[in-house]
Amino acid sequence: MRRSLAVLALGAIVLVGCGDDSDDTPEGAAGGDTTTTAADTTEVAADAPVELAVLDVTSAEFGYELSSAEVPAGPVQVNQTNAGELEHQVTIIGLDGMTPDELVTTIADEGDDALDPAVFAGGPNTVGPGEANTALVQLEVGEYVAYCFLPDHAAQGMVEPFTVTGEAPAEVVVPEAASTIELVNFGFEVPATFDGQGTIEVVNDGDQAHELTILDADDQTGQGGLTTTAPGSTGYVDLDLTPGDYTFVCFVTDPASGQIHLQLGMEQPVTIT
Ligand SMILES: [Cu+2]
Repeated sequence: MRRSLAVLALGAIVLVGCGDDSDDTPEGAAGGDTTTTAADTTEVAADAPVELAVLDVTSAEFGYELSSAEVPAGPVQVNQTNAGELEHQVTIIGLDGMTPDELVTTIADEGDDALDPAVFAGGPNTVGPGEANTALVQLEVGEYVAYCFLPDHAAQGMVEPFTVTGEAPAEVVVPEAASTIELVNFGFEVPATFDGQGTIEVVNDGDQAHELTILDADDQTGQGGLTTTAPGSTGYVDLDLTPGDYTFVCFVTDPASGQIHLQLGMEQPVTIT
């Protein structure tokens, strides 16, 4: 079910000088213009195949195996293969000066809302044993971990550090999306034409971190989506949802109320016909 984003990028759009839209995240790599917004984005057709950095992640009980301990800054295609017997996911989190152990302890003791929302960089969300899925995310230079938010998985070892090196490119290559899903406080905006197929752009238009977990409505099994991602960020996931009933859910904690976003409205039925 994994489609090649590298091939899709043949018909890609290049966003020139477009950085992360969140204004609290230092860019530093967009030339002299670090205050670009979506409105400044210039789209030009890419006329050559673009090499995307790839990070292959094998998930199992209880740990990750990464294809590399270093990836270059910029768009990174994160491919998860679940080689375990339980569901797993990959959330990429900037360490922001913490050690991986400190990060695990902080989330366990204080909740995911104890972290700066800007540290969340997305990734391929929950899938079952034997499944694979992929997410294209934007990574800046720094120290990161792959982290599993399923209950107790990180404490049991599903946290694996890696380093993003170099300089984020000024030109960000993005695939052509079949549709766009917006994450807002507190809900999902899903276009009427959404058919669960192809490359889906997932945009966090809220002012908190959000995620897109896709659950089968009948048995509650994970069907992928994008893991927790910073306000203002955009990620891409490849979906191949068979016709049926699904639920879109966000499990991020709201710092003001301490409630999970799904309790505040981020739980939405979606039917694929
Ligand atoms: Cu949310």
